[in-house]
Amino acid sequence: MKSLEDFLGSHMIYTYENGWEYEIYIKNEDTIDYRIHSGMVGGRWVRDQKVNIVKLVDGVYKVSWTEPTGTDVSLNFMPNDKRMHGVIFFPKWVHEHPEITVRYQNDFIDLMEESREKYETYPKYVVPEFADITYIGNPGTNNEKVVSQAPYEGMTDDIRSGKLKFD
Ligand code: FER
Repeated sequence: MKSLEDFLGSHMIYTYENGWEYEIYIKNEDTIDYRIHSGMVGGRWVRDQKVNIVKLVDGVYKVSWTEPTGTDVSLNFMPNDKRMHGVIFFPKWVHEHPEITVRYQNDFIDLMEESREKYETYPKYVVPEFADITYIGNPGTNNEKVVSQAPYEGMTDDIRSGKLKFD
């Protein structure tokens, strides 16, 4: 991987050093879909999140966005080294009531926006972690099949083994 074009359409699974397992699909130049397989908000999944994506240098990419929950995320991917580094900035309320965010967010945008007003934002809970990338595929851009069902136990193994396909 070298150019920004090379990165678009990538589908990756990675495990943070704190054990949290995440999956991201770089849908196009300003959109991602993702599933969270384990950790504080394991079970959460989201489609069509608008993000900023840039190439920092050849083969190194940064993806940044703010969620309807108020959570801010900035991720640096180094796919050629199978490594990434992410920083997640959780509002206080997501740390205290993670279960509210654990769902298919697209059907609950109002609940996220109500919760971020109802509960406390500060102090934020900051999680900076490196991760090992355990899967990289490229099912092409704007592929609606990649993230089209809820995460389940064993799903990431099914993706890595080729049991789950997206074409
Ligand atoms: C990630 C870290 C955090 C990620 C998504 C999030 C897709 C989102 C967190 C949240 O909304 O609570 O690596 O990748």
